[in-house]
Amino acid sequence: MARALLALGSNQGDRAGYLLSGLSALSRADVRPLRLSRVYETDPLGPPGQGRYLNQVALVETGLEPEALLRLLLSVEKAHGRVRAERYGPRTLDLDLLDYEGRVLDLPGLTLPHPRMHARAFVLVPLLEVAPRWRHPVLGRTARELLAGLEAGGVRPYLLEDPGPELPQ
Ligand code: A4P
Ligand code: MG
Repeated sequence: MARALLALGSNQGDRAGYLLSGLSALSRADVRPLRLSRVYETDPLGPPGQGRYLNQVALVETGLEPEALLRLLLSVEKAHGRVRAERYGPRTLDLDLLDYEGRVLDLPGLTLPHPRMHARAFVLVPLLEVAPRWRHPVLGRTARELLAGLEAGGVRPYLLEDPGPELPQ
């Protein structure tokens, strides 16, 4: 069994529902979540005019090798209506493989660690909750150290503004 860190993101439609549904599809396919971060609402990075994202990080356990795990992530994205239009553009569900057992890989369709994760507060803030002792396998820095150089203002815990009616006792 191997441990991996996954990033989930959604900025279209039922965002929280897509994150949940993505996690449940993975858990039915030999990718068991061990720890889930809180969900964060984050300012979009990329072309203007797109809505805010919900982002979350999961520490998972899996019997899949990295290539098979990435293929599964892409197929789950696809099953959730993900259409690739523009780079960094809006998406119903984005699943990225951040880290797999600290491996460093540079294959045509798979780079490990994820090549942009170290520069993204919307990844590192939730990652800290599930893997506080993780170190970037190439840069040798912890998530906290990487975050110290980044603007993290646009990353906030996702809370419902209207708590809704009280539940019956
Ligand atoms: N690929 C290679 N290595 C990996 C890896 N470790 N994990 C390849 C995942 N994919 C990997 O990705 C392009 C190709 O990267 C995949 O086919 C896979 O073989 P994609 O998801 O098709 O393309 P994309 O998502 O449009 O581009 P990219 O570069 O992956 O974008 P990112 O980095 O995923 O960023 N703003 C906020 N606030 N929150 C977000 O979550 N996400 C993005 C997308 C932009 N802005 C955002 C957020
Ligand atoms: Mg992606």
